[in-house]
Amino acid sequence: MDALLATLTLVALIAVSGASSTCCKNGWLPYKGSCYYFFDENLLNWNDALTFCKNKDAELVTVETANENRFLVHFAGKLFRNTTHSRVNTMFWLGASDDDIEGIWKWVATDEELNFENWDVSNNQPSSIHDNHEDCLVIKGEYDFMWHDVECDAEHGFPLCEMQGTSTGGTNPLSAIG
Ligand SMILES: [Ca+2]
Ligand SMILES: [Ca+2]
Repeated sequence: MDALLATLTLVALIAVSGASSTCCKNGWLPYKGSCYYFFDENLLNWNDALTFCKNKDAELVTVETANENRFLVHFAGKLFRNTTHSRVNTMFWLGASDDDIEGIWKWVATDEELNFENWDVSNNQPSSIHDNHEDCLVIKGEYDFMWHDVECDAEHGFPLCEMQGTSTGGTNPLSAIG
């Protein structure tokens, strides 16, 4: 009985102490309830990046807040300091497009219009050049990972995936005991 009580207390303590933390699969970075995966091996076009994330049960990232954007920019920058990819040539695809209606940007994961934006306005982004065919969203290392619209079939971005994390605080302590 004492052992069971000790186990219950321990499990409850773990549950309480982890109330606000996010659990992610190996290789994924937790941030405020989501898990993020920066895949920096193959350069893909936007559609292939979308498929890449879906194959990992995730979506191309949806950026809802300035804080989330800061987190992504921070890690995008960190990732390339010691690799062969230069910061200048590094782009990550984000999960938004204005392919349906020119100028109306939507997140593909939610079909909702952007409620936060970080366009590189000092470089006239979104620029919609190339006959309005710049329909996909990237963060570009060359421009401090500010948002740019580029052509979707450009095969020079890395996928940046997001999935819901699991919260350690949400589990019933008793369910952990077989
Ligand atoms: Ca998000
Ligand atoms: Ca552009």
